[in-house]
Amino acid sequence: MSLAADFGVTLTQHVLGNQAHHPGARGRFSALLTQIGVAGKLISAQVRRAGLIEVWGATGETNVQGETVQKLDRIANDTFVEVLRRSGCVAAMASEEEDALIEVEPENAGDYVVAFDPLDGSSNIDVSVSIGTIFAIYPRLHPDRVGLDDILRPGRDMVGAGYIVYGSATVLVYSAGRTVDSFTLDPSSGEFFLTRRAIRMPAATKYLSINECNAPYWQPWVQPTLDAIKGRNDDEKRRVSARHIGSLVADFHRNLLTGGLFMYPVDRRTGRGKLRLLYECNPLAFLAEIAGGGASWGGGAILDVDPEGLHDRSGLIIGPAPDVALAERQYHEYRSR
Ligand code: AHM
Ligand code: MG
Repeated sequence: MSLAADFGVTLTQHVLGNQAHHPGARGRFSALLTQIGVAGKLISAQVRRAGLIEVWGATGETNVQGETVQKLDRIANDTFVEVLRRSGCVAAMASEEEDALIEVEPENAGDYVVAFDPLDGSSNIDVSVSIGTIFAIYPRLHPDRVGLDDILRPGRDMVGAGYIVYGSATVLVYSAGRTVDSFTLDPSSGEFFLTRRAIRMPAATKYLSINECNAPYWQPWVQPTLDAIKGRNDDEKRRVSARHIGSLVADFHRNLLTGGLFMYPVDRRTGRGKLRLLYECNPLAFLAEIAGGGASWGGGAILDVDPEGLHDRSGLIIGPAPDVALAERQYHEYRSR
C-alpha cells in the first residue's frame, strides 16, 4: 500500500503555507480555518458514534426554517458556535439552525463573520448516509461594531468557504479564493491531511442530481434543460447518469470531483427555492466557480444575489459551467415568452 503523494501535509501546515496568497483575507484567517477543522473533527466524532450514543432522532423542537431539529443538528450547531466563539477569529456568526445573528462578546471578537449550515442533509442522519457541514467566511465590515450588514452581502464578498463531508471518510474541502483543496481526516492521528490539490470540476456533466419527484412543481424551463442533457445518451454510449443523495453537501462533493450538475430549482407553487442562500448556495457557489464550474439561481449567478434576510432561500443550479449556462438560457427563453 502506498501513501497518497501529499500525505504528510496537514490542514494547518497548508493554510499557514498559503496565507500570503489568501486574497482579501486579513488577521487570523489561517487560525480560523484551523479552528473550523477542529469543529469538523468534533462533529465527525459525534456522527461516527451516532446510534451507539443517544444522538439519533429529533429533539422535539422546530427550527427557524419550520423543520424538525435532529439531535445531531443541535450538537453540530453548538459545537461549531462554541469552537468559533472561543477562537478569537470571529465577530459574528449566522447559522441555519438559529433565527438571529450570533454576536461574539467584544473581548473574543475577531476579523471575520461566518455563515454556516452545521449539519446539511438532516434527513440522512438516522440512516447513516453522508451528511456535512458547510461554511462561508466574510471579512468583518467595521472595526467597532458588528451587525446584519456584515452578513447580508452578496457571496462575491466571501474570502473563503468550504465544507466537511462525513461520508465513507471525513473530508474537508476549502478555498481561500485561489484553489480548491481537499483534506482527509486520518482517524488514527486525528489530523486532516492534504489529499487533493487545486481541484478542477470537469466541464462535461457525467451525473445529474435532482429530486425528480418535484417535477410537478417545476417552472417550464426545467424539463427542457433536463431533456437536453439526457438527450446526450444514445445507443452508442450512455454519457449521463443519475446520482442524488439528498444531502446537498455530499451530492456537490461527488459532482465537484466527477462532473455533475445538481439542480434544486425554484418551486412554482411558492415562487422560492428550498436551499438557503447564505448557508448552502453561496459557499458551494464560491467553490464551484473557483474550480471552474458555475452556480446560478436560474436567471443569474448565485454569488451576485443581494440577500434580504438571514434565511433567504434560492433556486440552485450548480455544476459544470456549460450546463449551468444551458439552464440559464432555458430560463431566460421561457421568461421572455
Ligand atoms: P437540511 O439543511 O435541512 O438538511 O436541508 C437541505 C437538504 C439538502 O441537503 C438536500 O439537497 C435537500 O435538502 C433535499 O431536499 P428534498 O428532500 O426536498 O429533495
Ligand atoms: Mg442544509
